[in-house]
Amino acid sequence: MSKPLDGIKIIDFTHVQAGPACTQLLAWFGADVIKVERPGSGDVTRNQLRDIPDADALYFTMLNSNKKSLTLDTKKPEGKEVLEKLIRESDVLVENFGPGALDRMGFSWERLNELNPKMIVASVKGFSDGHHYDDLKVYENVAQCAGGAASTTGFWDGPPTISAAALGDSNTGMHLAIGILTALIGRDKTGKGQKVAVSMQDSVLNLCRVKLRDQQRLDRVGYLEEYPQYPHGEFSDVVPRGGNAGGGGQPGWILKCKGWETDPNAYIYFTIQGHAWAPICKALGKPEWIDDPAYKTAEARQPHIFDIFATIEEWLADKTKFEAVDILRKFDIPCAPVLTMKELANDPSLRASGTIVEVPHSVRGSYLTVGSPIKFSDLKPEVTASPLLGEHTEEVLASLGYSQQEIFNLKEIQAV
Ligand code: CAO
Repeated sequence: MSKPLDGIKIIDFTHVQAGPACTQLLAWFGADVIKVERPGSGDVTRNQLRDIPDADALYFTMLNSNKKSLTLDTKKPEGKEVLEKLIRESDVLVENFGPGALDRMGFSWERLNELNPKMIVASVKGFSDGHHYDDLKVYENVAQCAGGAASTTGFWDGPPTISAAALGDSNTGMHLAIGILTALIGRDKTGKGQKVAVSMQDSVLNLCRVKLRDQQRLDRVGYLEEYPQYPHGEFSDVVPRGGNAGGGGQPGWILKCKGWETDPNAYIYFTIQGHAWAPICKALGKPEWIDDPAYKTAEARQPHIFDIFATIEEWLADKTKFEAVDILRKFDIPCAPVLTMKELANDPSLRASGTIVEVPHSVRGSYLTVGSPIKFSDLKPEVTASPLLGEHTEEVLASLGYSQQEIFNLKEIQAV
């Protein structure tokens, strides 16, 4: 079956997570993604946190499926020559090296544009060009701090907290993928490539949009009524950490279920939607709350919202998180069990939808990964194994017109 990005050739000059997450997504959708790696070592994640000696680590395999691997020392003249050939016939180059690395290699935007004016050059950096921190190297947690996520995550009496979700890495990669696809559509109209740049700080901040909303509300009125600090606590002049409070107009919290004393994940998230108050009262066996003036409106409930949550926890005390959700879903109450990675890995629905996939790998044996979270009516992305280091070097060089002897010579020059 043909795929939407068939025929789009991408030089994948990425490493670690932010860049590889972007190119992996494009590979799932049909792009021919050639990962250019340093001979001998390759992407650093091949070796990071290995669980099987001498086999590519899961960190690598889970971010580099459906790609080819070409080993090339792009600091040597022979390697640069190959890269130039590849650039001339590719549609996109994606990179996430430290600031200035591509320029130092001799492949500035101007040079790339000269080599192939139709090529889209896509970059991830920690901070945007011209930012006073644009010389910094950045990893996930650094970005979460710089993008406003850390100062607004966690509890008010604890330190700023990092989210487990890769807001700095994979999220930035997803932003970059949108930029690349936009530039490809733009190229269809203009015939010209362009530079697409996404910073990790900007991508985190984009997901923290509602916190900037809250800062402006706080500046104006001095309080935020949906935060646990309201009405009994204090607000400073910056958006506080709100624990597990619901971020929009409906209060919510993580509540204990049966077994919480021994199971750290025996919890559900419970949301109190204003218009669902009557069903909530019915579900909890508290019909008298429906018209009680102390409970009837969101404003009336807010001052004692934690007493309400405590009452809900009493109701939950003899129900597992799954039993509770099965009851509450019948009342249309937005809620979910707090699921562990083990539960998600074994979830039959996620297996059936292709969100959790098992991928055969020639060295590791099969491993689990997260497949495409984007579902299409006419495309079923199939996840194939990540490439071994240099697995496609000969194939790619041959496609560029190199003879067997030239390929042999190149390999000799690059041998480490
Ligand atoms: N052949 C020869 N040299 C190669 C090569 C190849 N195939 N591929 C890479 N290199 C060289 C680069 O030219 C560069 O050399 P110089 O620094 O001498 O110019 C070097 O390898 C890579 O440098 P780097 O700065 O990218 O690597 P690092 O490990 O020091 O930093 C990171 C890693 C992620 C902090 C940095 O790349 C970065 O800030 N990237 C941008 C932000 C980003 O994407 N971060 C998210 C990473 S996911 O958590």
